[in-house]
Amino acid sequence: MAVMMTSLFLLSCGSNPSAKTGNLQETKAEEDLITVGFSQIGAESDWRLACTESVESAFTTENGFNLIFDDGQQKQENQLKAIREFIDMDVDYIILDPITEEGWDSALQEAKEAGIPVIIVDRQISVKDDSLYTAWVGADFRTEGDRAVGWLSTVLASQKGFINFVHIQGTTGATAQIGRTEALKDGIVNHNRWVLLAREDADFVQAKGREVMEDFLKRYGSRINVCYCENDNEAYGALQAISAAGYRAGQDIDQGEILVVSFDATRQGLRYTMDGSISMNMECNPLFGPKLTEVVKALNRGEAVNRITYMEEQQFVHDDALQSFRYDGNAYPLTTVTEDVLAGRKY
Ligand code: GZL
Ligand code: ZN
Repeated sequence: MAVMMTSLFLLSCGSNPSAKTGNLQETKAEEDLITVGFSQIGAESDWRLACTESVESAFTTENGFNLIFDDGQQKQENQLKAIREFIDMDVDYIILDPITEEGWDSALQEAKEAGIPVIIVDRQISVKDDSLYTAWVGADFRTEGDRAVGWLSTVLASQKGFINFVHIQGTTGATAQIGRTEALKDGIVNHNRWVLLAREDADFVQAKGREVMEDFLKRYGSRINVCYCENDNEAYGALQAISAAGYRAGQDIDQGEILVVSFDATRQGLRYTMDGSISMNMECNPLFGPKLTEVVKALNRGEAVNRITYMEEQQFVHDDALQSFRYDGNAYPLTTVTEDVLAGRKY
Protein backbone atom coordinates (compact mmCIF):
# COMPACT_ATOMS: atom_id res chain seq x y z
CA MET A 1 0.00 0.00 0.00
CA ALA A 2 2.83 2.43 0.89
CA VAL A 3 4.41 1.99 -2.56
CA MET A 4 1.12 2.62 -4.34
CA MET A 5 0.34 5.58 -2.09
CA THR A 6 3.77 7.16 -2.68
CA SER A 7 3.50 6.95 -6.46
CA LEU A 8 -0.01 8.41 -6.36
CA PHE A 9 1.22 11.03 -3.87
CA LEU A 10 3.86 12.22 -6.37
CA LEU A 11 1.25 12.19 -9.11
CA SER A 12 -1.41 14.09 -7.24
CA CYS A 13 0.83 16.63 -5.52
CA GLY A 14 2.65 17.47 -8.76
CA SER A 15 6.01 17.22 -6.99
CA ASN A 16 7.07 15.03 -9.90
CA PRO A 17 9.29 17.47 -11.93
CA SER A 18 8.11 16.11 -15.28
CA ALA A 19 4.54 17.13 -14.39
CA LYS A 20 5.64 20.82 -14.26
CA THR A 21 7.07 20.77 -17.78
CA GLY A 22 4.53 18.24 -19.03
CA ASN A 23 1.40 19.06 -20.97
CA LEU A 24 -0.31 21.84 -18.91
CA GLN A 25 -3.69 20.77 -20.28
CA GLU A 26 -3.13 17.29 -18.82
CA THR A 27 -2.11 18.70 -15.39
CA LYS A 28 -5.17 20.96 -15.50
CA ALA A 29 -7.39 17.97 -16.31
CA GLU A 30 -5.87 16.17 -13.33
CA GLU A 31 -6.72 19.14 -11.10
CA ASP A 32 -10.35 18.93 -12.30
CA LEU A 33 -10.60 15.32 -11.11
CA ILE A 34 -12.30 14.66 -7.77
CA THR A 35 -9.77 12.78 -5.64
CA VAL A 36 -11.42 10.06 -3.53
CA GLY A 37 -9.65 7.88 -0.96
CA PHE A 38 -11.43 4.50 -0.57
CA SER A 39 -10.62 2.35 2.47
CA GLN A 40 -11.88 -1.17 1.68
CA ILE A 41 -12.09 -3.91 4.33
CA GLY A 42 -10.15 -6.57 2.43
CA ALA A 43 -10.71 -9.34 -0.12
CA GLU A 44 -12.25 -11.97 2.18
CA SER A 45 -15.20 -13.00 0.02
CA ASP A 46 -16.61 -13.14 -3.52
CA TRP A 47 -19.01 -10.44 -2.38
CA ARG A 48 -16.16 -8.19 -1.30
CA LEU A 49 -14.36 -8.56 -4.66
CA ALA A 50 -17.59 -7.60 -6.46
CA CYS A 51 -17.95 -4.57 -4.17
CA THR A 52 -14.39 -3.43 -4.96
CA GLU A 53 -14.87 -4.00 -8.68
CA SER A 54 -18.07 -1.94 -8.63
CA VAL A 55 -16.36 1.03 -6.95
CA GLU A 56 -13.25 0.88 -9.15
CA SER A 57 -15.27 0.70 -12.36
CA ALA A 58 -17.41 3.68 -11.32
CA PHE A 59 -14.69 6.01 -9.97
CA THR A 60 -12.70 6.31 -13.21
CA THR A 61 -10.83 9.32 -14.60
CA GLU A 62 -13.23 9.30 -17.57
CA ASN A 63 -16.00 9.74 -14.99
CA GLY A 64 -14.11 12.63 -13.38
CA PHE A 65 -12.38 10.87 -10.48
CA ASN A 66 -8.91 10.09 -9.21
CA LEU A 67 -9.52 7.01 -6.99
CA ILE A 68 -6.95 6.04 -4.38
CA PHE A 69 -7.75 2.50 -3.20
CA ASP A 70 -6.50 0.90 0.01
CA ASP A 71 -7.02 -2.79 0.92
CA GLY A 72 -7.30 -3.01 4.71
CA GLN A 73 -6.59 -6.79 4.66
CA GLN A 74 -9.37 -7.34 7.26
CA LYS A 75 -7.62 -5.21 9.92
CA GLN A 76 -9.09 -2.05 11.40
CA GLU A 77 -5.64 -0.61 12.13
CA ASN A 78 -4.84 -0.70 8.40
CA GLN A 79 -8.06 1.15 7.63
CA LEU A 80 -7.31 3.80 10.29
CA LYS A 81 -3.81 4.22 8.80
CA ALA A 82 -5.29 4.63 5.30
CA ILE A 83 -7.75 7.29 6.53
CA ARG A 84 -4.85 9.28 8.02
CA GLU A 85 -2.82 8.93 4.81
CA PHE A 86 -5.81 10.17 2.81
CA ILE A 87 -5.97 13.20 5.15
CA ASP A 88 -2.22 13.85 4.65
CA MET A 89 -2.78 13.65 0.89
CA ASP A 90 -5.65 16.12 1.30
CA VAL A 91 -8.08 14.05 -0.80
CA ASP A 92 -11.43 15.65 -1.64
CA TYR A 93 -13.54 12.81 -0.15
CA ILE A 94 -13.02 9.67 1.92
CA ILE A 95 -15.16 6.56 1.39
CA LEU A 96 -14.93 3.99 4.20
CA ASP A 97 -16.27 0.41 4.29
CA PRO A 98 -15.78 -0.23 8.04
CA ILE A 99 -14.85 -3.76 9.11
CA THR A 100 -16.66 -3.25 12.44
CA GLU A 101 -18.91 -0.53 13.85
CA GLU A 102 -16.71 0.74 16.71
CA GLY A 103 -13.36 2.59 16.85
CA TRP A 104 -13.61 5.28 14.15
CA ASP A 105 -14.28 8.45 16.18
CA SER A 106 -10.75 9.92 16.41
CA ALA A 107 -9.69 9.23 12.79
CA LEU A 108 -12.95 10.67 11.44
CA GLN A 109 -12.62 13.67 13.79
CA GLU A 110 -9.26 14.37 12.10
CA ALA A 111 -10.94 14.13 8.67
CA LYS A 112 -13.65 16.55 9.84
CA GLU A 113 -11.03 19.02 11.10
CA ALA A 114 -9.26 18.71 7.72
CA GLY A 115 -12.57 19.57 6.02
CA ILE A 116 -12.77 16.22 4.18
CA PRO A 117 -16.33 14.78 3.92
CA VAL A 118 -16.59 11.05 4.76
CA ILE A 119 -19.06 8.64 3.16
CA ILE A 120 -19.68 5.25 4.76
CA VAL A 121 -20.52 2.29 2.50
CA ASP A 122 -21.79 -1.26 3.14
CA ARG A 123 -21.39 -1.80 6.90
CA GLN A 124 -22.16 0.98 9.39
CA ILE A 125 -20.19 2.82 12.08
CA SER A 126 -21.25 3.79 15.58
CA VAL A 127 -19.80 7.21 16.50
CA LYS A 128 -20.68 9.71 19.24
CA ASP A 129 -20.84 12.61 16.78
CA ASP A 130 -23.00 11.74 13.75
CA SER A 131 -21.56 14.72 11.85
CA LEU A 132 -18.35 12.67 11.43
CA TYR A 133 -19.87 11.23 8.26
CA THR A 134 -22.10 12.78 5.63
CA ALA A 135 -23.90 9.77 4.12
CA TRP A 136 -24.18 5.96 4.30
CA VAL A 137 -25.02 3.66 1.36
CA GLY A 138 -25.64 0.01 2.23
CA ALA A 139 -27.97 -2.83 3.00
CA ASP A 140 -30.60 -3.22 5.68
CA PHE A 141 -28.96 -6.25 7.31
CA ARG A 142 -31.64 -6.76 9.92
CA THR A 143 -34.29 -6.95 7.18
CA GLU A 144 -32.09 -9.43 5.29
CA GLY A 145 -32.04 -11.61 8.41
CA ASP A 146 -35.77 -11.21 9.04
CA ARG A 147 -36.55 -12.25 5.45
CA ALA A 148 -34.32 -15.31 5.82
CA VAL A 149 -36.00 -16.27 9.11
CA GLY A 150 -39.42 -15.60 7.57
CA TRP A 151 -38.69 -18.09 4.79
CA LEU A 152 -37.41 -20.67 7.30
CA SER A 153 -40.60 -20.20 9.31
CA THR A 154 -42.76 -21.14 6.30
CA VAL A 155 -40.62 -24.02 5.04
CA LEU A 156 -40.29 -25.55 8.55
CA ALA A 157 -43.93 -24.98 9.58
CA SER A 158 -44.91 -28.58 8.79
CA GLN A 159 -42.13 -30.01 11.00
CA LYS A 160 -43.56 -31.78 14.08
CA GLY A 161 -40.56 -32.20 16.42
CA PHE A 162 -37.72 -29.93 17.51
CA ILE A 163 -35.59 -28.34 14.79
CA ASN A 164 -31.91 -28.00 15.64
CA PHE A 165 -29.92 -25.04 14.24
CA VAL A 166 -26.22 -24.38 13.93
CA HIS A 167 -25.27 -20.76 13.24
CA ILE A 168 -22.09 -19.72 11.38
CA GLN A 169 -21.66 -16.00 12.01
CA GLY A 170 -19.75 -13.28 10.14
CA THR A 171 -17.05 -11.03 11.59
CA THR A 172 -18.11 -10.15 15.16
CA GLY A 173 -19.13 -6.49 15.36
CA ALA A 174 -19.73 -6.07 11.62
CA THR A 175 -23.16 -4.59 10.88
CA ALA A 176 -23.89 -7.49 8.54
CA GLN A 177 -23.17 -9.94 11.37
CA ILE A 178 -25.19 -7.96 13.92
CA GLY A 179 -28.32 -7.73 11.76
CA ARG A 180 -28.27 -11.30 10.50
CA THR A 181 -27.54 -12.68 13.99
CA GLU A 182 -30.23 -10.63 15.79
CA ALA A 183 -32.82 -11.82 13.27
CA LEU A 184 -32.05 -15.49 13.96
CA LYS A 185 -31.92 -14.89 17.73
CA ASP A 186 -35.44 -13.42 17.57
CA GLY A 187 -36.55 -16.23 15.26
CA ILE A 188 -35.47 -18.84 17.80
CA VAL A 189 -37.25 -16.96 20.60
CA ASN A 190 -40.44 -16.75 18.50
CA HIS A 191 -40.49 -20.43 17.40
CA ASN A 192 -40.73 -22.71 20.44
CA ARG A 193 -39.59 -25.79 18.47
CA TRP A 194 -36.44 -24.08 17.11
CA VAL A 195 -33.35 -24.98 19.12
CA LEU A 196 -29.87 -23.41 18.78
CA LEU A 197 -27.18 -26.08 19.17
CA ALA A 198 -24.16 -23.77 18.55
CA ARG A 199 -23.09 -20.39 17.17
CA GLU A 200 -19.55 -19.44 16.03
CA ASP A 201 -17.84 -16.56 14.18
CA ALA A 202 -16.21 -17.66 10.89
CA ASP A 203 -15.18 -14.16 9.74
CA PHE A 204 -17.10 -14.40 6.43
CA VAL A 205 -14.37 -16.65 4.98
CA GLN A 206 -14.68 -20.13 3.44
CA ALA A 207 -11.85 -21.86 5.30
CA LYS A 208 -13.25 -20.88 8.71
CA GLY A 209 -16.77 -21.75 7.58
CA ARG A 210 -15.52 -25.26 6.85
CA GLU A 211 -13.60 -25.56 10.15
CA VAL A 212 -16.58 -24.37 12.19
CA MET A 213 -19.00 -26.74 10.43
CA GLU A 214 -16.56 -29.68 10.82
CA ASP A 215 -16.55 -28.98 14.54
CA PHE A 216 -20.36 -28.70 14.69
CA LEU A 217 -20.72 -32.02 12.81
CA LYS A 218 -18.27 -33.72 15.20
CA ARG A 219 -20.24 -32.44 18.19
CA TYR A 220 -23.82 -32.85 16.91
CA GLY A 221 -23.71 -34.99 13.74
CA SER A 222 -27.13 -36.06 12.50
CA ARG A 223 -28.89 -33.91 15.13
CA ILE A 224 -28.21 -30.86 12.95
CA ASN A 225 -31.26 -29.93 10.85
CA VAL A 226 -30.50 -26.32 9.73
CA CYS A 227 -27.20 -24.48 9.05
CA TYR A 228 -27.61 -20.66 8.98
CA CYS A 229 -24.53 -19.15 7.25
CA GLU A 230 -24.07 -15.36 7.33
CA ASN A 231 -22.45 -15.24 3.87
CA ASP A 232 -21.87 -17.42 0.79
CA ASN A 233 -18.19 -18.13 1.38
CA GLU A 234 -18.99 -19.55 4.82
CA ALA A 235 -21.74 -21.62 3.17
CA TYR A 236 -19.27 -23.01 0.59
CA GLY A 237 -17.07 -24.14 3.49
CA ALA A 238 -20.03 -25.62 5.36
CA LEU A 239 -21.10 -27.56 2.25
CA GLN A 240 -17.57 -29.00 1.94
CA ALA A 241 -17.70 -30.13 5.58
CA ILE A 242 -21.22 -31.58 5.18
CA SER A 243 -20.29 -33.77 2.22
CA ALA A 244 -16.88 -34.72 3.67
CA ALA A 245 -18.67 -36.02 6.79
CA GLY A 246 -21.06 -38.08 4.65
CA TYR A 247 -24.16 -35.92 5.09
CA ARG A 248 -26.36 -34.31 2.41
CA ALA A 249 -27.46 -30.67 2.13
CA GLY A 250 -31.12 -30.28 1.20
CA GLN A 251 -34.63 -29.60 2.49
CA ASP A 252 -35.70 -33.12 3.45
CA ILE A 253 -34.63 -32.89 7.08
CA ASP A 254 -36.80 -35.91 7.98
CA GLN A 255 -34.41 -37.93 5.79
CA GLY A 256 -31.39 -36.43 7.58
CA GLU A 257 -30.61 -33.72 5.04
CA ILE A 258 -29.16 -30.47 6.43
CA LEU A 259 -31.04 -27.37 5.26
CA VAL A 260 -28.48 -24.62 4.47
CA VAL A 261 -29.39 -20.93 4.12
CA SER A 262 -26.98 -18.15 3.16
CA PHE A 263 -26.54 -14.43 2.38
CA ASP A 264 -24.95 -12.50 -0.51
CA ALA A 265 -26.45 -14.37 -3.51
CA THR A 266 -23.16 -14.33 -5.41
CA ARG A 267 -23.07 -16.20 -8.72
CA GLN A 268 -21.54 -19.32 -7.12
CA GLY A 269 -23.93 -19.00 -4.19
CA LEU A 270 -26.84 -18.97 -6.66
CA ARG A 271 -25.47 -22.00 -8.51
CA TYR A 272 -25.66 -23.87 -5.19
CA THR A 273 -29.16 -22.45 -4.65
CA MET A 274 -30.26 -23.77 -8.05
CA ASP A 275 -28.97 -27.28 -7.33
CA GLY A 276 -30.47 -27.29 -3.81
CA SER A 277 -27.24 -27.40 -1.79
CA ILE A 278 -28.29 -23.99 -0.48
CA SER A 279 -32.08 -23.75 0.01
CA MET A 280 -32.50 -19.99 0.38
CA ASN A 281 -30.08 -17.18 -0.46
CA MET A 282 -30.69 -13.57 0.64
CA GLU A 283 -29.08 -11.09 -1.72
CA CYS A 284 -26.73 -8.48 -0.32
CA ASN A 285 -26.15 -6.12 -3.20
CA PRO A 286 -22.45 -5.09 -3.53
CA LEU A 287 -22.85 -2.87 -6.60
CA PHE A 288 -22.41 0.44 -4.75
CA GLY A 289 -20.22 2.17 -7.35
CA PRO A 290 -22.82 4.13 -9.35
CA LYS A 291 -24.78 5.27 -6.25
CA LEU A 292 -21.56 6.39 -4.56
CA THR A 293 -20.47 8.47 -7.58
CA GLU A 294 -23.89 10.19 -7.54
CA VAL A 295 -23.46 11.06 -3.85
CA VAL A 296 -19.92 12.42 -4.33
CA LYS A 297 -20.83 14.44 -7.43
CA ALA A 298 -23.88 15.93 -5.65
CA LEU A 299 -21.73 16.92 -2.67
CA ASN A 300 -19.18 18.39 -5.07
CA ARG A 301 -21.94 20.55 -6.56
CA GLY A 302 -22.79 21.71 -3.04
CA GLU A 303 -26.10 19.81 -3.01
CA ALA A 304 -27.63 18.04 -0.01
CA VAL A 305 -27.65 14.24 -0.16
CA ASN A 306 -29.71 11.54 1.60
CA ARG A 307 -28.04 10.52 4.79
CA ILE A 308 -29.15 6.88 4.29
CA THR A 309 -29.51 5.06 0.96
CA TYR A 310 -30.52 1.37 0.97
CA MET A 311 -29.68 -1.03 -1.84
CA GLU A 312 -32.42 -3.11 -3.54
CA GLU A 313 -32.18 -6.80 -2.55
CA GLN A 314 -33.95 -10.00 -3.59
CA GLN A 315 -34.57 -13.40 -2.04
CA PHE A 316 -33.64 -16.52 -4.03
CA VAL A 317 -35.41 -19.78 -3.12
CA HIS A 318 -34.92 -23.42 -4.09
CA ASP A 319 -38.44 -24.67 -3.57
CA ASP A 320 -38.52 -28.47 -3.38
CA ALA A 321 -42.27 -28.53 -2.66
CA LEU A 322 -43.05 -26.63 -5.87
CA GLN A 323 -39.94 -27.93 -7.67
CA SER A 324 -39.00 -24.41 -8.72
CA PHE A 325 -36.20 -21.85 -8.38
CA ARG A 326 -37.80 -18.52 -7.48
CA TYR A 327 -36.78 -14.88 -7.35
CA ASP A 328 -38.19 -11.49 -8.31
CA GLY A 329 -41.68 -12.95 -8.62
CA ASN A 330 -40.57 -15.48 -11.24
CA ALA A 331 -40.56 -19.27 -10.80
CA TYR A 332 -38.26 -21.39 -12.97
CA PRO A 333 -38.82 -25.20 -13.01
CA LEU A 334 -35.91 -26.90 -11.25
CA THR A 335 -35.67 -29.44 -14.06
CA THR A 336 -34.93 -26.82 -16.71
CA VAL A 337 -33.52 -23.78 -14.84
CA THR A 338 -30.08 -22.64 -16.03
CA GLU A 339 -27.78 -19.79 -15.10
CA ASP A 340 -29.34 -17.74 -17.91
CA VAL A 341 -32.02 -16.62 -15.44
CA LEU A 342 -29.22 -14.71 -13.68
CA ALA A 343 -28.43 -12.72 -16.81
CA GLY A 344 -26.98 -9.33 -15.99
CA ARG A 345 -25.96 -10.19 -12.45
CA LYS A 346 -22.33 -9.21 -12.34
CA TYR A 347 -21.22 -11.03 -9.18
C1 GZL B 1 -22.30 -7.29 3.72
C2 GZL B 1 -20.82 -7.39 3.72
C3 GZL B 1 -20.41 -8.77 4.08
C4 GZL B 1 -20.84 -9.79 3.06
C5 GZL B 1 -19.71 -10.73 3.15
O1 GZL B 1 -22.67 -6.04 3.30
O2 GZL B 1 -20.27 -6.48 4.66
O3 GZL B 1 -18.99 -8.80 4.14
O4 GZL B 1 -22.09 -10.35 3.35
C6 GZL B 1 -18.54 -9.77 3.20
O5 GZL B 1 -19.57 -11.61 2.08
O6 GZL B 1 -17.40 -10.41 3.58
ZN1 ZN C 1 -34.20 -29.76 -4.56
